[in-house]
Amino acid sequence: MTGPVTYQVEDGIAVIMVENPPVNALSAAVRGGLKEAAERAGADPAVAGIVLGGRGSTFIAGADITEFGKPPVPPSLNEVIAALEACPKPVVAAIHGAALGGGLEVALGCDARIVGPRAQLGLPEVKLGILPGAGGTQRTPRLIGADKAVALAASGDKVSASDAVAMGLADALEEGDLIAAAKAKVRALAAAPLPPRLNVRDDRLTAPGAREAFEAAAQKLAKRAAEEPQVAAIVQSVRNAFEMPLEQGLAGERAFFTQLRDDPRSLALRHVFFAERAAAHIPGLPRGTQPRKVARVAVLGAGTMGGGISMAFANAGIPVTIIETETAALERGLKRIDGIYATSVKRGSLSAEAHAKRMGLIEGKVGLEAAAGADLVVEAVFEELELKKEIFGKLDSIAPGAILASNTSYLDINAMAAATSRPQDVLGMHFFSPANVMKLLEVVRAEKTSPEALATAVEIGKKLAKVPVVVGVCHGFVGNRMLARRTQQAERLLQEGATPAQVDKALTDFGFRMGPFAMGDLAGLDIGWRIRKATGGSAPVADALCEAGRLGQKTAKGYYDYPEGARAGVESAEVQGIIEGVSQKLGIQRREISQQEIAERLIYPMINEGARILEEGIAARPGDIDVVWLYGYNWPAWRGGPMHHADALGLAHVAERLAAYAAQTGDDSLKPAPLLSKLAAEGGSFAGLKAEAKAA
Ligand code: TC6
Repeated sequence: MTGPVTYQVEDGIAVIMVENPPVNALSAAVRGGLKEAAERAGADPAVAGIVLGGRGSTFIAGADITEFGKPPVPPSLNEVIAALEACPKPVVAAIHGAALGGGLEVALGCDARIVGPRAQLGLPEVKLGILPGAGGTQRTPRLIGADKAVALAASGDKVSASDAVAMGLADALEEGDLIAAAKAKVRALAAAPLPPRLNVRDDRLTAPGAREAFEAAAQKLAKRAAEEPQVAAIVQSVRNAFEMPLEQGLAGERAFFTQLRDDPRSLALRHVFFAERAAAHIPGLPRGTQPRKVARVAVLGAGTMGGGISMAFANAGIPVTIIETETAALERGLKRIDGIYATSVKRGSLSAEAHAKRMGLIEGKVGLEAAAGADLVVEAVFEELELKKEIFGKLDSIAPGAILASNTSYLDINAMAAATSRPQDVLGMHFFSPANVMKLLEVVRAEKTSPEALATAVEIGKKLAKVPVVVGVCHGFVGNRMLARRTQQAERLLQEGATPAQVDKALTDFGFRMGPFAMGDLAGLDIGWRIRKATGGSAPVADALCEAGRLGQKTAKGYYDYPEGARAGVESAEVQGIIEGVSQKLGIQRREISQQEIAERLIYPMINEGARILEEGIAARPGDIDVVWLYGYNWPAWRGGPMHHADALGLAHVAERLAAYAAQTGDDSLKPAPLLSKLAAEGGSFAGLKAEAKAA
């Protein structure tokens, strides 16, 4: 056989291997090859049974997601699995790597599953807005029980080899030669009548208490099921396993699958999957660029950011020296870190040993000289350019050979680089607060940053389990630059007639966990106040609140009041008075503003700024901007990110609304950006732009 599935008879056993790099996805050719191989082995009298495996690092990572939305090519995956189940001889899956989604479903069509130590099993479809569509919701309950099956499919989490064996998803863990072990299993099975396969077994479903255990598991998912249609479908489809024969259950599952696959939410989640992976490819990096080795890191500043960044390194097992200018600040910082770990231990999410180990990787030192010997220095001191330039100048000689990174959220990295004799080693590593939790890392490529330094920062970001996105230098980079547009409109909406609660509601209705004002209260309003004073920025409502001592939750009052014991902010008459006073002072006639206008005026200006960012080359791809918003600002994943959302709305609509709001308010910042206008006029999309750039 040629193609991505190989067939070889060894010792009277057909060894069928999938070889479809990079992840052995179940493309049409793989499905065809598997079906043909199963039928051939079944018909060959010289073959006692089948071992099914995968080459490369994965067993089978699932359906080929790029085929979704294209006309289906037979055979379907259900037909492939049916062919395996129709084989009169034993079939054993040898799973050495990832068996995910359709990959696990193929393995469920086998008589047994032998796993290697690096195997990972799971049904991650839920993360793509769909449900397992090739029997996962029907065969998994028959193998491990419906309660465990529904939890597995609804979480989408991967299960390790040993856990898979413990829960009955796999039969045995083989540390040595996996194919040999699978062959031995085939021989053992061939020596006796074959036990019933999952297409005819229902003992786990009819066992006493099985239904009750399932309903209890389903109950735990009720809240998610109300919000995520794919979770509701998973629960119902698994329930079907109790209520109908397999064939009917499979048909029901298939109907759910098709409906969900064609829903814009799934399209958005699939876009996220590929955008995240595309972001990992650094544009314009010369072939063969190797990242440098980073064995030791120094972090300057033991404040909230410096502390969180140090924790991110320690969590990844990388030793880090945290440096302060004075002992008291250093001790405060170390104590805060220790406290955060202690809380995790108390909550049960971290072991006491891991706590001790991580603290052991963090060393505190006073004085910049302690950065000597570091391979990477991350500066997280006050946001003052002159101070940063001075520090970079000193680091140049204190830490020769080190990559020098700034965690600034908006300052000019080129200016910091110019303060050193080796600007090629300087870049930005912009973490998001809390830095030990948030997954986004903006890697800021300055004018002279070397490819090697850039590759090192991206590589380190991945080691920290972050999602690194390479961006260019500008005020606020990608994320904060777009956020500033939203913040500006939020303030203006208050001046024009909206209340903080109406503005926040527009965003929580959209899918954000918090609106801008509740978020501002949480972070503290004085941060922005200080920046505005330093930079001459203007936000009359925000300034007036700060002047009245309303600095957010820390003063128990900000945009909202926070009475003792209240779980969330409550609307405040004082704030309303302050806002109305500002409107009056500015000569603005207040009006009723619809929720639709509020939502559009918060979201569309961000899209507009995204278009400018693309035009200037600050972000290489629209998907990069989406990834920034998903992982740095909790943009609802099912809306795919701001640029994908714009494409889904239609760029002509977005441009038309922006132009209308610009005319209505006289706010020129709302005028559609040239790139947006151009694409809107051409009937184009941001995603199309990506394809054009690739082709160029
Ligand atoms: C399903 O199975 C439904 C079945 C029902 C049918 C009726 N398809 O992640 P990496 C590409 S739904 C196409 O960087 P890793 C990926 O884009 C599916 N392409 O590698 C990247 O391409 P690039 C359920 C795929 O080693 C390259 O492979 N399965 C697919 O860090 C390498 O990927 C899943 O959701 C795919 N299914 O992690 C599993 N998967 O190099 C999805 C990957 O051009 N996959 N690619 O950028 C994964 O979770 C991970 O890829 C991994 C490997 C754990 C398998």
